[in-house]
Amino acid sequence: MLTREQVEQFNARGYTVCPGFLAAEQVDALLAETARATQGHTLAEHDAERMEMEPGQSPEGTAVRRLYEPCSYYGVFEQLSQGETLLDCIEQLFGPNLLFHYSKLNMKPAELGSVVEWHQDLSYYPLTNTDSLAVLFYLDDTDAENGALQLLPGRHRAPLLGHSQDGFFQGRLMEEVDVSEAELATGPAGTAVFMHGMTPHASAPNNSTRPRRTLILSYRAADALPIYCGPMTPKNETFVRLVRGERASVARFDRTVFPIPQYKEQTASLYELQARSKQGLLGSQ
Ligand SMILES: O=C(O)CCC(=O)C(=O)O
Repeated sequence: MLTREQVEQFNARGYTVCPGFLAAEQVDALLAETARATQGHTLAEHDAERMEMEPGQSPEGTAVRRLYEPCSYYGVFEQLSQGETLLDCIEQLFGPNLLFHYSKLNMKPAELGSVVEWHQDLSYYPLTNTDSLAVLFYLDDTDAENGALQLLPGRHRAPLLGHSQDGFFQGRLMEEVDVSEAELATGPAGTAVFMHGMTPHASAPNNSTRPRRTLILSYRAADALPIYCGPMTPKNETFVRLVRGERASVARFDRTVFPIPQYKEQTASLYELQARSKQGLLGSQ
């Protein structure tokens, strides 16, 4: 369970950090399965349905950028996503009826790991209400050097910040924000960060000699239903499942308006979208 202080922190600041959430044996089991899942894949030849590779390496390079949907494809991850301990914590934040939304494992390999630009998760997939979160599990000791998560506290109740330009979704903050207020979520392997879906966050490239593998599981209240924004909406809903309580019989709304992401093109992931945006490829021309 989360402590009362952690629940208050999440509600007031939009995130809370829980060191020691996973035992060392759990972390080892997740890393062993990750090694099995990624073994033998190279930039030139890999299963693009299951993973994305770091672009800045030779064709024979084996550095994986992201493993897609581990909690739907691999048993040990699936068990974690349905575990009572974790769901009890999320119930403390969003009540008894909960959907699993998606998962991913950001590998941020040593010396290659990509930047994640500032963004708010709900900019990608608007829901009828904002009771949505990500739990980020650090699978390595994580600090400023290997690209720990940075967060802007206390912004999750405010209107969504701008993520579009020329009418097209850029997948990153396009509005000026004072990132000097950012806080760094550091912690040893096994730390969990509970982060609200409206909390702006980012992480630096990994220029260190240590990996920063982070498993990310997203959940939401069962009455937070997707707002249809085009073909990305069903794609984003592919792995949704009820993990606790009952399905909703009504959709609950907590905002009168919410920005809709107009995708210029389909992209494989946040990394690709943000990189194309930085290159100026997602404008009106
Ligand atoms: O890996 C990170 O540092 C942040 C990940 C993230 O924000 C995302 O994948 O949406």
